[in-house]
Amino acid sequence: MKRTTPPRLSCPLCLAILLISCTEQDKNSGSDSDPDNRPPSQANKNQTSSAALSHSSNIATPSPLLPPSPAVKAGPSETAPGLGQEAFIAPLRDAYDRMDPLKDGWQSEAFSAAAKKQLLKIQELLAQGEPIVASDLQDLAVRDVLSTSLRPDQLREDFAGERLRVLRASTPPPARSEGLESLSANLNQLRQQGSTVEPHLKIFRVVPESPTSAACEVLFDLASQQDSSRNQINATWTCKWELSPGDTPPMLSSIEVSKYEEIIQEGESTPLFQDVTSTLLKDDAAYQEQFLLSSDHWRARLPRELGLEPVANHGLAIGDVNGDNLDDLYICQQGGLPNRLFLQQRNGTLRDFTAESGTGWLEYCAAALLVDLDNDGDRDLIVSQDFRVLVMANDGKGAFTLAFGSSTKAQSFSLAAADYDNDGLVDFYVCGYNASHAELRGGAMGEPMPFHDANTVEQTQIVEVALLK
Ligand SMILES: [Ca+2]
Ligand SMILES: [Ca+2]
Ligand SMILES: [Ca+2]
Repeated sequence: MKRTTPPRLSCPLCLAILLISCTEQDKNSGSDSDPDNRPPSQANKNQTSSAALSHSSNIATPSPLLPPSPAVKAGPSETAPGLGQEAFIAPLRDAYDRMDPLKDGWQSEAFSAAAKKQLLKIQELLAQGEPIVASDLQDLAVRDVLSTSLRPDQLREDFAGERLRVLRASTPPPARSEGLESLSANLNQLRQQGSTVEPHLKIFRVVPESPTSAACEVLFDLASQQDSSRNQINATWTCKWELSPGDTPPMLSSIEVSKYEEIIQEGESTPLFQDVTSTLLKDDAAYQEQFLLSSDHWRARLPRELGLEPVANHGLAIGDVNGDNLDDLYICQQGGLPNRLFLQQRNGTLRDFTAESGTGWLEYCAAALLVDLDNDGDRDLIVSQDFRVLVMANDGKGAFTLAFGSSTKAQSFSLAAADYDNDGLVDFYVCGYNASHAELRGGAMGEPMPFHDANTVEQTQIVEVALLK
């Protein structure tokens, strides 16, 4: 695909476009001559000193953590009969090889996957109706596991409103106690008699320690509901694990709470937020005939070439486009379905204003922003439209005309806007996804690759900066 020259501005919108590219080529640029920048799998092949192997390769992790790539077990040919080549093209092979973090050298990621499996067992135990007993934990934790109270006694009230109270831990974590009995008792503190509970656990940091131990930080939340109250616990746990080689899962050796917050809604059990979409849009034709129908419905009816995506990751924007001080709603839709602009009415319902606005394109659009780019008091519209970015000027009444359009090196996706350089003019930032054909490297398909240990990834490279005035 040939990159076209951006048309000149047809109205005095002043803006800056920062286009990023996340291609593998960018990530790897400059790293070939620097062994320290290679993923561990490559570095380890070429370096044998203990120092070179020390940073993450000594973690003993169970194997296999993930099923082997199907391609590993392929027969004489990886491709279907009749095709000229019997092996996957290099980019597909590359993608397969990156599916298993151990194979790719990211052992901390493999540990994280194994620890997550163990934590999910705790999640299931907390969600069950019965109290947790020590024998429930014998496959999860070592016998002399250390644990703190997971629901601290000393809580200070940080907020009290009409519907909510927020309590937070005010003292250091309580003393640790030893054994599976203590751990089960501490976990049972999180349960409430007569409540339905919904726990979630998520690892957000992994800390390799030694060949036989590793730690992780875990976000924990638990929502519980009774007839007349709701309660949510938000906490951070530090978990330490004993590691063994082979298929043995990591075993919890200590667990302690480092942050703790409890949000209490007393007197009523109704949620603070409720889905009112159908109330606001029930009489709207687009809502009934397009929004309520699934991607599968449209995939069976619209040509793929229109840009219909099964994952349907499309954005929306909110802002007052017609100056009545009521926020309006712009919705990006799949390729083949028109974007929609809805004006908020005084009673809160939404009226379809797409035709009048001139923004009901059928192309694939991933994201939109409503921001005032030219400081004339009305919200202008920026849209990520596949391999283009469109800037639409508002006439103040919600009708838009193209002020600026540019092709992009990658499929344009998420957008953000702010005055980046403090000149009083709002600038915007475009995130790229799949590279355009012109940017593909040796047939690379431009799909995102699984990438592990984000803290070691080189800083995303800004490949183009254009300031247009
Ligand atoms: Ca409005
Ligand atoms: Ca404007
Ligand atoms: Ca600016």
